[in-house]
Amino acid sequence: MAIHNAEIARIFSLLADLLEIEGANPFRVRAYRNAARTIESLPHNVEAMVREGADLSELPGIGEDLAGKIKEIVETGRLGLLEEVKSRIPGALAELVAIPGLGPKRVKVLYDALGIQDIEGLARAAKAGKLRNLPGFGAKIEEKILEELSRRATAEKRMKLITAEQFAEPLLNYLREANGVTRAIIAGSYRRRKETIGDIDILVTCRDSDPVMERFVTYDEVEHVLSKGKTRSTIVLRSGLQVDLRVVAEESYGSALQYFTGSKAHNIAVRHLAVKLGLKLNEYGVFRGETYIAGRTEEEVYRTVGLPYIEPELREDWGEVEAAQQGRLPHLVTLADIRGDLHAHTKATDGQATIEEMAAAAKAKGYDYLAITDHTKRVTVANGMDAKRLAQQLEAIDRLNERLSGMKILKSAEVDILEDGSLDLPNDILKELDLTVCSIHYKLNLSREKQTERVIRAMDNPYFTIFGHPSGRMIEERAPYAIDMERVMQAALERGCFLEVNAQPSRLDLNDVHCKMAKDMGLKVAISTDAHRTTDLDFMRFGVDQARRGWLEPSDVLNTKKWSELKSLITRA
Ligand code: DGT
Ligand code: CA
Ligand code: CA
Ligand code: ZN
Repeated sequence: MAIHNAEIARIFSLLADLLEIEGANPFRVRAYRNAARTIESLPHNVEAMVREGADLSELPGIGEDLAGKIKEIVETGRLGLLEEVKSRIPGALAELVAIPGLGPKRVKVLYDALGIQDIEGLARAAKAGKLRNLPGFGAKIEEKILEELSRRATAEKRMKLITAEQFAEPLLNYLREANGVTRAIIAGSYRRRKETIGDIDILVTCRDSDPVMERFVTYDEVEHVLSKGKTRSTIVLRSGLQVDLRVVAEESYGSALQYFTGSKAHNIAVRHLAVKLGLKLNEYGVFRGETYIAGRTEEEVYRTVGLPYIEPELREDWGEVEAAQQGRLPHLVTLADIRGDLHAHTKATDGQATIEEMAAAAKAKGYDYLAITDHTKRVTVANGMDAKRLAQQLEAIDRLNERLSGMKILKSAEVDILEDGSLDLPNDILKELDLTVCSIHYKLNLSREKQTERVIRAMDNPYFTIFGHPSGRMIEERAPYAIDMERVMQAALERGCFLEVNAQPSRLDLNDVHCKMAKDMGLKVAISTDAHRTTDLDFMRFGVDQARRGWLEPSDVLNTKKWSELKSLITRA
C-alpha cells in the first residue's frame, strides 16, 4: 500500500503532540515536529526514496534515528513508537490537540483537571463555562473553542491544495496506466489552483471505459466506492478525499475539460454567450441545433463562442469573460518569471539550514538573489535576533557574497511590527539592510481600526519595505486578523511600501481576492516562500498559482525584476 508524505508527516506530528502531552523532553518533541514539517514540504516522495535505497539522513533535519522511523513507516504502514505512546495515553486526546486554541499543553490541563478525553467531553465542559478558570485558559479561549466546535458541526471539509496534490497525482498516474487510456487530467478547483479543494475531478478519454473504471474502484487507497458506472464513478480515499472520475469521447475532451474545470459561475457566463450566438454548450460539445460543431479542445470551445483561451486560474467569473471579449486578459506571471526569493529563514532563528545552504539551494534554482530574513528579538520562541546578532549576520553575508558568483544574498530581516506600530529594531541597524519584511506575530486580536493603524504607523518608518503575510490567516486553521486591507494597500502605495504573497501552502497570504485588489490599485507584491529549510524554496509555485488567480502579471511582481531594477523600485524617496 502506498504511503504518502502527508501521512508520514501526520504520524510524526501526532507523535510530537502526544509526547508533549506526556511531558517528554522538549528537544525530542521539537525534532519530531520539525521532521513532520520537513516531510510535508518535500518535493519528492519519501516512499520512493526508501525503495530506491536513498540515504534519508541527508534530508534537512532528519538524522539516523528519524531515517529509521521513516523506513519503518514506509515498510510497515505504522510506527511502533506511536502505537506505544498511544497505548499510554487515554481516549481521543490526540483529536483534541488538533483543535485551534488547544494544543498539547492545554489538552494536558484539560485531562489532568477535568478528566476530559474527547470532543464530547470538551463541548460539555465549554458549554458549562468550566474552561475559563483553568490555568492557561480564560474566557476568550473558552469562547474560541465554542466557536470552533460549532464551526466544525457545520463546516464543509476542504483539503489544502498541497495535500490534495499528494493524493491526486499518484492516482492520476495510476489511471494513466489503465488499458486504452489516451488522456487523463485533473479538472475542477484543483486545475484552477484554488487554495483548498472540495473534491478531485478526473477526466479521462479512452477506447473502452471498462478497464479504467475497474482500475479506479480497485485502487488500493479506496475507503469506499460511492458509485460505479460506464461514464462516471466516485470513490472516497482513506485520506477522506473524494474523487470523481468521468470518461468522455475524444471529440468531447475540450468541452468536458472546460465544463468540469469550472467554476460553475464561469461556466454559466460562457454558456450565456453561446446562447446569444444561438448555440448550445455542454460537457459534450458546442452544438448548433442537434449538430456538433466543436469540443475537441478548450481553445476550440472558447473560439466558437467568440473568446480567446482563458487560463483556468482566471475562471471565477471575476470579470474574465468581459476582459476576454475586450482583448484585455492579463498575461499571467509564471514560475519561470521569478528571479529570486525575498523571505527566507536560517538556523540563526527558526530555520533549519545555514545561510550557505540556503544560498546554494537558491542558486540551484537559477535565482539571481535570495533575501535572508531571520526573525527579530520580539519573537523569542524563534530565538529572534537583536541588533548585535543581526550585525554579525550581515558581516557573514558580506563575506559569503564575496565568494558567490552569479547570485547575491540580500541583507534583510523579518522585523516584528510592535503593538504601537514601531519596528522591533532601531533604524541605525535597519538602514544597513537591502530591504525589510515587516510582519505581525503577536497581538493579533486588536480591533480592526487599531490593527490597521498599527501597520500604517509602521509603514511610516522609512525602512519598512514589504508587509509580510499581511492577513495572518492560516488556511483552515486560523482566521485572518481584523484589518482594513484596502487602507493598508493605499498607505503602502503612498509610502513606497509593498505587500507579500506568502507562498507557504498553509498561508497563501495575500489570498487571490487581495492579489486582485492590489493589482487594481497599482500596488506591486513580492511572492516569497518564507522558507525555513532548503526544500521550502519549492513553495514558490503555490505563491505563483495564487498570484495568477489574482490576475497578476510579471510587471506586478517585485521578484520578477533583476536586482538592480528591484533595488531602485524599493528605495524609498
Ligand atoms: P470544489 O470541488 O468544491 O473544490 O470545487 P469545484 O469547482 O471542483 O466543483 P465541483 O467538484 O462541484 O464541480 C466541478 C466542476 O463541474 C465545477 O467547477 C463546474 C462544473 N459543474 C458542476 N456542477 C455544475 C452545474 O450545475 N452547472 C455548471 N455549469 N457547471 C457545473
Ligand atoms: Ca472538485
Ligand atoms: Ca466533483
Ligand atoms: Zn513570518
